[in-house]
Amino acid sequence: MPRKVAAVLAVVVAQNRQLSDKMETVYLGLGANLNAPREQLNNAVLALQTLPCCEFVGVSHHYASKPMGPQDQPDYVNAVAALKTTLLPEQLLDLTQRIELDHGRVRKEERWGARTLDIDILLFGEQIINTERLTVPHYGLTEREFVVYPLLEIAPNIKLPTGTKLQTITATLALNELQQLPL
Ligand code: A4P
Ligand code: MG
Repeated sequence: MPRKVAAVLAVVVAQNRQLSDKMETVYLGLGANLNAPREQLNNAVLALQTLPCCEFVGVSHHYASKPMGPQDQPDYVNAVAALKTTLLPEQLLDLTQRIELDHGRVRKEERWGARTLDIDILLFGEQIINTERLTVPHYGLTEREFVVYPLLEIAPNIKLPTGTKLQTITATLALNELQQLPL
């Protein structure tokens, strides 16, 4: 386990927070548009594969996508990864934010600006979470073609916690030049 990730986990445990006794399936949205985006996503997957209390399940193809938000930035590469975990949602967020920082992510004031690596927690089992740090399902999940299509690639029958099948959303969701990239 990388030392920085181990350090974050140690803090989590030191805070006396319990691990859940339930294994949840989690879907993570990965996005990058700076510094060799495909490499950023591949490295993010390697890091996700070493997370404590997690079992890596798989990752979608990479998808080239047009930037949502400011248009004066490079196109993005997006993917969705799945893992199973006994971590609590905010423990997982601590670890994914650590991975973002380890990959040179600098948080800026500008909303939706360019980034080396963004990891969003899209779904955490069937949980609905609204805390200061976490909104799950991710607030943009159903409106973003670069999230919906890679997610459906690895989980074609996935349902939102409301019971809606994600597949039904594609009827009204524009592809917006989304392009699956070869492996
Ligand atoms: N936070 C709340 N809920 C979540 C969640 N489900 N997963 C909080 C992850 N974080 C969550 O995130 C800001 C805060 O959101 C975190 O501290 C966490 O406590 P951030 O990653 O620091 O900031 P951000 O990503 O810049 O903000 P935001 O609004 O989440 O941006 P998005 O929605 O991630 O959008 N265009 C294309 N084509 N592809 C992209 O991937 N991404 C963005 C960023 C813009 N345009 C894009 C893409
Ligand atoms: Mg984010």
